[in-house]
Amino acid sequence: MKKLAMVLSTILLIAMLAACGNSGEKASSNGGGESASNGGESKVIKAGIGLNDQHPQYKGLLKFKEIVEEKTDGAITVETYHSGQLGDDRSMTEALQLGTQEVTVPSTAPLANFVPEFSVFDIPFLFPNEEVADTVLDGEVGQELLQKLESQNLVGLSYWENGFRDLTNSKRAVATMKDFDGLKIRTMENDLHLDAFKALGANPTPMAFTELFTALQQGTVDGQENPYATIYLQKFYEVQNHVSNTHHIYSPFVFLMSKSFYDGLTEDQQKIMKEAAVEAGKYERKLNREANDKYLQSLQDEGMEYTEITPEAREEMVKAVAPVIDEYKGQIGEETVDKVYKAIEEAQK
Ligand code: TK8
Repeated sequence: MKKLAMVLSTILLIAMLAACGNSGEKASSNGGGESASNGGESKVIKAGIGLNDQHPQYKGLLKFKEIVEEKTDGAITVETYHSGQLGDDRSMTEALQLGTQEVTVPSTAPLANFVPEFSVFDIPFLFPNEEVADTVLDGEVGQELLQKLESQNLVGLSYWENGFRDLTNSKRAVATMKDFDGLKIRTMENDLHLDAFKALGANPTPMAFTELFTALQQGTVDGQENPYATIYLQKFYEVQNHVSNTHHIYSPFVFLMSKSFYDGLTEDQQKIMKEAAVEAGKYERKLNREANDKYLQSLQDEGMEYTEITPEAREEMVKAVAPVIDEYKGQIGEETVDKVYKAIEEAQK
């Protein structure tokens, strides 16, 4: 009798263990069956940017944090860093490739060092306004370019807005092309920017954003170019006397995630990342536009002299950079450039 009882309890134990094993498989067979909040161990996202905590870009990062932590019931938490605390655009992008950081939001210009096609968005005078930029970036060609990041162990989840770039300097008022002559202008680390400013007659120097304020303060460079919101919120008015409405490039940001981190998430969690990056991006674009509209006046209130670029001068600038654009079409890829120009045309119909 004792032996029979032993055998029966062993069979019962094996049956119970098998039943537990099956329910695990069932969970994994229907897409993990794990909700975002029970995707296994809790995870931490380190998210860093170069601009300071007053900038709409940081407000956008806080919105991303809020959405992710709410939708995953805290299973994923987001640590936010600003002002280059984790490095500059290029070094933070490299950190994502290495898996030592999970999120950063660089401008497309430095990102072109990882995927050259992104230089298409740094073609001078490409986008006529923000609305067309949104349509093109959020549309087919913009999304196709994000896909190319995967080969660099990066996931591009959405576009945010840096904005139309305007020139500041400490030497002189810039109203026409000849006013550019010899100005030592800091550019982002992107050869197209460098060659475009050479074509305008300036003497450009590529430099990480984290070094820019000191370089302006010490006179290493005479000027720089960024949207009004960045010029004001980074207090460039303390080290620059002149601002001109060159509006020479519309600069997008790309919300990047480390692919090795992203691939380790459940399907539900990946969906939440995408939704949060898109929703936070729309929020950031709105804040950024409001900021750029009001901060030109604030720069003048802080003592900067504002100079309008004459229509003739703008035409001269467009003509001067045309050969640079032709030269870079080959490097960026004729197909990509043509697709973007076609999408811009479509967006204005
Ligand atoms: C901030 C940069 C900045 C960009 C630049 O990390 O480098 O001038 O416009 O916004 O991405």
